[in-house]
Amino acid sequence: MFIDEVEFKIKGGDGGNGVVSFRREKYIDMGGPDGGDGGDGGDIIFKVDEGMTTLADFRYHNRYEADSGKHGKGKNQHGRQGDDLVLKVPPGTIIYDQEDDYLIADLTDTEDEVVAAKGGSGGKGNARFKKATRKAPKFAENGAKGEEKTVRLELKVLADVGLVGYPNVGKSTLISRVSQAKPKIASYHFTTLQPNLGVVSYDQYKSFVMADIPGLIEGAHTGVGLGDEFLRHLERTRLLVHVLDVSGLEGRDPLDDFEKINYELKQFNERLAGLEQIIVLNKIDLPVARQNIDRVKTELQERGYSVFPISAVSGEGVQLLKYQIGQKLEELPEPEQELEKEEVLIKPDFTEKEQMFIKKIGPNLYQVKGELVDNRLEKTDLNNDAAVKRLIRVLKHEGMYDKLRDKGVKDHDTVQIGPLEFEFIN
Ligand SMILES: Nc1nc2c(ncn2[C@@H]2O[C@H](COP(=O)(O)OP(=O)(O)OP(=O)(O)O)[C@@H](O)[C@H]2O)c(=O)[nH]1
Ligand SMILES: [Mg+2]
Repeated sequence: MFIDEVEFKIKGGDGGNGVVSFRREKYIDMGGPDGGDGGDGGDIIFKVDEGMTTLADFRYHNRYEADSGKHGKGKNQHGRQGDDLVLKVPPGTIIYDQEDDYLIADLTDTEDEVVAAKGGSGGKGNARFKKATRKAPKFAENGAKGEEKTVRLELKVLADVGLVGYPNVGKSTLISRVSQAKPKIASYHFTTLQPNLGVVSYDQYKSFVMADIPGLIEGAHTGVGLGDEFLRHLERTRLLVHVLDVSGLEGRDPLDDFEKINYELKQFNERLAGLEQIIVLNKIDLPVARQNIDRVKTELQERGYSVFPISAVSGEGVQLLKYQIGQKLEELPEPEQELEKEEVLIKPDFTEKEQMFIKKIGPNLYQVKGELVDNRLEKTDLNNDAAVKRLIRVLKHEGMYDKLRDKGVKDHDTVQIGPLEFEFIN
């Protein structure tokens, strides 16, 4: 079970201003006040949409504002009200006020809706302020500002399909192609550090939820790479999409990858290993892929798998794949609905450019720096030994030791990574 979580600002529309105006007619110098009122600003409303299954649509907006009311005009013309902004959310969405930390609404039923930020009321025009003793009011009210707050939305999501495969084979690229998900994509290993969810529409009104998790490598079940703990999030899925880089560009054979990942799945647990798999041969746009496609496809088909050669980058084959996954899911039994004890929080991955470099800052003293390193550090609980060990492991896998050696580091030299220090032993 995943917890999809998003946070953003909302603001009701501002009320329009009332206006100061006086009637002007032929032969009448100054008529009575006729300034109209401003219109009310629109509200921000959250409303349940049964067709939605994740909060992915909200991931990449950080602010929503409803329409403002129009200002009043002369001749007692009132400004138009601002339209409400209705934000659709899946059933089961819980909305919190993030700053004041209270529950705004728990939208479970199909008809549920809530006004989460009210629009400001329109200001009164000067016509409203006329009295026996004040025939010509020269003032009007301004509209009130719309209510503004930061909200946090939470939703528990069950994924139907899980993407598995080596790092860098194109899992995140694939999910970004078939859904609104915008995970970080880069040409190094372990780009994905936390799961991404995407809703994939495959037929007019049909969709499924896909989960992209960090890559696995040989030995993942003993903790190599990022380990295999992420697999636990796929335990409730009904189907695995096993992604292979058929170009073999990184010097591994796709069939070898296939065996190794399946071995890791088995070590994790039999249930996961027993899930049906659809095989994706990715990166067929690369000319070197040609030497492998037929061989790998035939071999896997002979073993009874459905195999889909695609290019997640060019989009070739992706449409058919989507459709076939959808079809397969329709055949498979519905998931069990019991609640998971362990849940994982989904937040967008970073998308900035990253790198790693080594700086020699003294005799026998080196610093590992760069955006990639900062990013990894930020996500590591430095008070937790296991987390620190994992950080070192990940950085090592990303070439930290090679870079250190290139810079001339020797055994027993000191290496600093942010606030961490360790003794280099080759
Ligand atoms: N030529 C080509 N490159 C691809 C294709 N799909 C992905 N890539 C590239 O492969 C690299 C890795 O892609 P990702 O989607 O980040 O791979 P991943 O499997 O999610 O990797 P991890 O998150 O590290 O496990 C990126 O540079 C992508 O642009 C493809 O179909 N063709
Ligand atoms: Mg990825």
